[in-house]
Amino acid sequence: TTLGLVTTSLALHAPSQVAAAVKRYANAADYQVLIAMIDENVNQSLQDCINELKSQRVDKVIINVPLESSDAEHIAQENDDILCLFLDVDPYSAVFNVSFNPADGTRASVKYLYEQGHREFALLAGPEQSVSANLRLKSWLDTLESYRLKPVSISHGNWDAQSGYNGVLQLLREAPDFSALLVGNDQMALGVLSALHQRGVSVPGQISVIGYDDTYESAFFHPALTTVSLDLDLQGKEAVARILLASEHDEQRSSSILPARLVVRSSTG
Ligand code: NPF
Repeated sequence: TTLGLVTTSLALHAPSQVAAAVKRYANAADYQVLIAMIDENVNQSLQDCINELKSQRVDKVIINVPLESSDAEHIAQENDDILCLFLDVDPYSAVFNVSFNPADGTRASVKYLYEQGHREFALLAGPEQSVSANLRLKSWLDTLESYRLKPVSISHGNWDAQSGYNGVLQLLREAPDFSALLVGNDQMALGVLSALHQRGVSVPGQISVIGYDDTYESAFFHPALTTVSLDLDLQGKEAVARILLASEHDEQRSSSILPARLVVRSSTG
């Protein structure tokens, strides 16, 4: 009757929306949720968090921490006394997971901007250690290449708004001639909009901006953000449903890949 959730920082909007959904759907199924938040600053390991949950008699755990496929497989094997379901891994990895299609929304964003006439793209990706940030970046690059384009510049942020603010200023210093900017998540896009506004750069007049996640606030940014919508509530719901259905040595624990789709608002043109 108790479900574990190990998550990255809940100060970030995407993981906190997923955590809220996990709690809500688990409670509706009469499960309690114990949350262990990994604090990267104290270098707390994922295994410590799992052990902490095991000591509280949790036997199913949802893990929303970026993991390379081999690391996730290792964690699952080392913890065969607890059922692990992963939310931030490559969807095609062998572990039990509920993830988003990493290519459909990114492809749609590049295609949309291309069809609007954009040819000069800059990329502001999430952190280099993040699996989902790298999958999004790879898909932007692959799609640009299919149009025989290369980005004019690439930078990385750490998911928060400050890093988006700093990141776009760096991109403008390196190569100011871009008309389209793809951003790894909405919080960084918020910082981007703020920096561009301060510099007197009009969005979308001079630069079109597309975010990623479609967290609750992005429709209220100024201008309202065009973004790739991930149904984070659905990810939490699916994760709870699948982990509660699967029993420990179930052959048929089935992973699922959820769609991501472009939502066009006012930050692109
Ligand atoms: C993350 C992960 C950490 C911080 C920010 C974001 N983000 O803004 O997108 O994205 C991850 C989610 O945490 C994970 O649950 C999953 O939805 C994945 C596709 O993206």
